[in-house]
Amino acid sequence: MRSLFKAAALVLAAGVGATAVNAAESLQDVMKRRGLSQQDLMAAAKTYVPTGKRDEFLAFSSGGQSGQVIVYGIPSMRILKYIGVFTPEPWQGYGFDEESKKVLAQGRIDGMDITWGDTHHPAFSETNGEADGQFLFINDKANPRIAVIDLRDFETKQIVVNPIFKSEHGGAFVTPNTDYIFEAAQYATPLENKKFYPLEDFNEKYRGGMTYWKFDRKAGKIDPKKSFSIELPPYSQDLSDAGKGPSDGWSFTNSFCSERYVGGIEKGRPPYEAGCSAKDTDYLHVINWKKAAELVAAGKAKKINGADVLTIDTAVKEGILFLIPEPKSPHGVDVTPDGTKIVVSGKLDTHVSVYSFDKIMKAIKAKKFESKDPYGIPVISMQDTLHTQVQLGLGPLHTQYDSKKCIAYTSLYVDSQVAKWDFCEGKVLDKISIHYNIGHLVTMEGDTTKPAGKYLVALNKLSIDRFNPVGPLHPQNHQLIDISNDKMQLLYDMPLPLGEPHYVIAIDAKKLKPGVRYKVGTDTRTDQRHPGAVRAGEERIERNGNKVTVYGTLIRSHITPETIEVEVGDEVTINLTNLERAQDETHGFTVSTYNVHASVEPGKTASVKFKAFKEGVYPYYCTEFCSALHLEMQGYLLVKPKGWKATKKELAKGTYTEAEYQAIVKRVADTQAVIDSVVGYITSTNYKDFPDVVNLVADATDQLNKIPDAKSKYEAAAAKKDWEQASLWAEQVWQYQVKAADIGLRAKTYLEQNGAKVIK
Ligand code: K7E
Ligand code: CUA
Repeated sequence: MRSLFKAAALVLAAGVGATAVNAAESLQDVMKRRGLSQQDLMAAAKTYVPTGKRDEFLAFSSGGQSGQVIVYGIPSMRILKYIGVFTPEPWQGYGFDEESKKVLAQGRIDGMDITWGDTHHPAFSETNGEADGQFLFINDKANPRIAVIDLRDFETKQIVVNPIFKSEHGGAFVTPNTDYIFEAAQYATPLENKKFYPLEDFNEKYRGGMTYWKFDRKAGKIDPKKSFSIELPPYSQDLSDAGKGPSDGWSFTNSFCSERYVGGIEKGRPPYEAGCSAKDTDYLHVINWKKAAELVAAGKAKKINGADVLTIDTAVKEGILFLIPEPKSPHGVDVTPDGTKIVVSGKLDTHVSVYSFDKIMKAIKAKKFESKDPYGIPVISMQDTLHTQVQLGLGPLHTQYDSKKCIAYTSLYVDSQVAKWDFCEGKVLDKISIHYNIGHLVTMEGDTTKPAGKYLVALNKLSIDRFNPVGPLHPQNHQLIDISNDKMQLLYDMPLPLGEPHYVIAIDAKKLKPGVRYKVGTDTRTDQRHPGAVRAGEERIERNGNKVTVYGTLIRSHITPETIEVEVGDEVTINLTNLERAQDETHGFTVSTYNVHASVEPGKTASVKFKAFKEGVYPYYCTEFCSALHLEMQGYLLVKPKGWKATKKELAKGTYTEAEYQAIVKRVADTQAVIDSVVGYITSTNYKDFPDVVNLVADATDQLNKIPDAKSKYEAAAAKKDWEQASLWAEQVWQYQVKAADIGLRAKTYLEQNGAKVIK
């Protein structure tokens, strides 16, 4: 260790930086050896992000049945993070520490833990219709829930359970200023919880609906009390979108199975797939959510399961709910960036239908309806509201927009293609094949009022032959496509081993401003001070009856306390605060065989709790390789039998001589010389212009400030000729030095690589 550290110091001191490029092989040689074409090289050049450089956009992908969110960079397609949302995620301690367990517990339904989710549609918070990079929302289709993720730390902060649905799919979508996050029911059920009605009562007792969750941006939370729903017919509401610009205040929701068919293949009846696609049209639901919110505020809602619900009758009477026929089994509904048009794709139709918001409003104003549905909802005719219909190909699903005016991209599931088309003129411009069977697609900020164009990612349902085989369950395939030119160009196949992502959204990376550390003692799930937080020197263990509470800290490279003694049957809570300020100095914590784990990032306080139900000796340790002496970041939980009495009074002693002590003291002196030279270099530069370095210096200073106390201890022990204590405290001084030097060297390298100037 010592020589390693010295060697590193020497290399840095000599200023040896860049290594020579391997000049023996030419680009042509590499192309030949790897069988690459010019086209391949072009694609590689468009996606390659050199070491140390960053991606231009960040994509947030639904993690499908994993119940997580996947974060990756565009154009490199490098995966950066999995965010635990509806599912425990062990690395992050999500579901294994007490704070995150409370978040997951918010997602309980009827008292039952639900530890998975079927995530479909992520959405960014928006300001004036533009993605603002503050919050992310995502739905769970299987168990109707929405989660709130704070993009300051990429942690899930809240889960809300829909009060009246049993499934939901058309969510999460946000209104242009994130006043509401909304979701549509998918499979109709009785709205009253735990109420049974037979399928014979389907038309009368089963219902769909829309829920509008009120978002309190300041609190960073959904406020269920200010949220409301609208009862809808049992039409299998599907995807949705919020109006924007001229259409702000309205929302649009597709439906399928407006036939209200209830299946029964086992009884010899035709299956759902036949009964739910028999008619030529389904219904686009057009809802004035702004007025709906006013009606709820005026007390016009009815309580169902304790939640505010506007009935169909009220919605019709107040003129906030309308239907428009839309071609056969539609899927995506996507409002254009300028908010004037609504693009609807019919899965079983070769067209996309472009509706005009202006025409819809004119028909509503003139009360020009072609009929009423069985529930009395006015139906506006397709002819009166269509702007145009464009024949794109087989199985159109979802649409995204370009930064260029009137340009849209629509996925064609059956054709396995992406169509580029003009929604103003109604003509097809280009098509590209993908591999295979595309569902959603995403362009950069492509569902906002200001799409950024440049790239498109195709989210393919099947990957079949694209990757090395890994068994019958194939990876997902996200394909990156360059859309900056007239012709689309396929650039890259990214296998995703977490499925099945449905929708992805992407944002200009510059809009995201995540922190690198917390204020010391933060409960990161509530953003409040953690009651178990302590500063250095305040660590303690308290007992109250059979409850043992540990107030501990973590800093390279020790856990305080290093021994926890309890009795069998005690309920143990261990609070741990990471005292580090340095970036990326996370400590993990686990206790053997008690199924707990915490990821404690700089400044965070996390706690684990368990019943020490089995006597014995259980090591605990830091699970992140945080420092050279990470393996030594350890301790013992001693679970003693009831009434256990100690017989031995002392711990075993090591053998240390005065000569050994003197050798350590010499090493300490030598190391101090290296530290002084590094400090000399750093303080000779304009390092204060580099915030990252300022933080590193603060962290190194922290370590150095601990030295006087340990030094006085080793000197006192030496005076008493206690060579064990003297040697160990001297060794501890050296540990502080090594850590300070390690940080100092990192700061020095940073300064050298980032063009710091010597100013003194
Ligand atoms: Cu898979 Cu948006 Cu849930 Cu389409 S959805 S593919
Ligand atoms: Cu802390 Cu390893």
